[in-house]
Amino acid sequence: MRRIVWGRASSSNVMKVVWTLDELGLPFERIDVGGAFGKTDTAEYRAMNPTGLVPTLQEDDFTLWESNAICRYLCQAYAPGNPIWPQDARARGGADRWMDAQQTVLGPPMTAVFWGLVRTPPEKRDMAVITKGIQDAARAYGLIAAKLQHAPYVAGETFTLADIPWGVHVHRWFNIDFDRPEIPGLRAWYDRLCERPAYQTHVAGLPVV
Ligand SMILES: N[C@@H](CCC(=O)N[C@@H](CS)C(=O)NCC(=O)O)C(=O)O
Repeated sequence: MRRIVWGRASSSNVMKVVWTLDELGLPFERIDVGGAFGKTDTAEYRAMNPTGLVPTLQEDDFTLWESNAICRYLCQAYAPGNPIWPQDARARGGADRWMDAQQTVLGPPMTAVFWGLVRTPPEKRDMAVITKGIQDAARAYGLIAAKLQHAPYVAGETFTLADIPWGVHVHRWFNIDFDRPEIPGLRAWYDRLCERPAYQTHVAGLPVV
């Protein structure tokens, strides 16, 4: 079987998928599309992913889009007993909830911070939007930091899929140049993630661009 991840390495949503694949020890190729690479508006790509976004997972004639759905699929298909996606329904629900909260609660303010400070030249920045993004993102990180006061990982005692979407963004949080509010417990968790080779390869070892 040929497994391909379509999407540029600098995309936070692509990072989630390649980090998960590596945690599970699953081989894959990655093809650069999206952003400056383009090629997401072709009929072939839209047939795989009608949103025209990245990532898309392709396994022979099977395709899947939405990063969190891809991470869950990979665990269910190839690592059913792995604690990275807990089997117990309540534990799984707990981990899933944090994955979704990254998209809904953290995603919008982190997009304002990242796009404003990294992908927009200084003279074109809307500092009011960026400042609000920083405040709202800090509040969102405060949610996981409250959990991290009592356990080493977002969903509890072990590393799970819940750490992956938040972990991708916390690397940006600590490596974009701005006046960061102190969030107790967040840095220690980031340092813990940095000990994972797959995180280094696909997230922490990459420049924030
Ligand atoms: N909810 C989707 C969002 C996908 C998304 O917004 N991807 C961005 C990159 S992080 C994208 O495709 N941007 C346009 C591009 O790179 O061409 C997911 O989680 O996969």
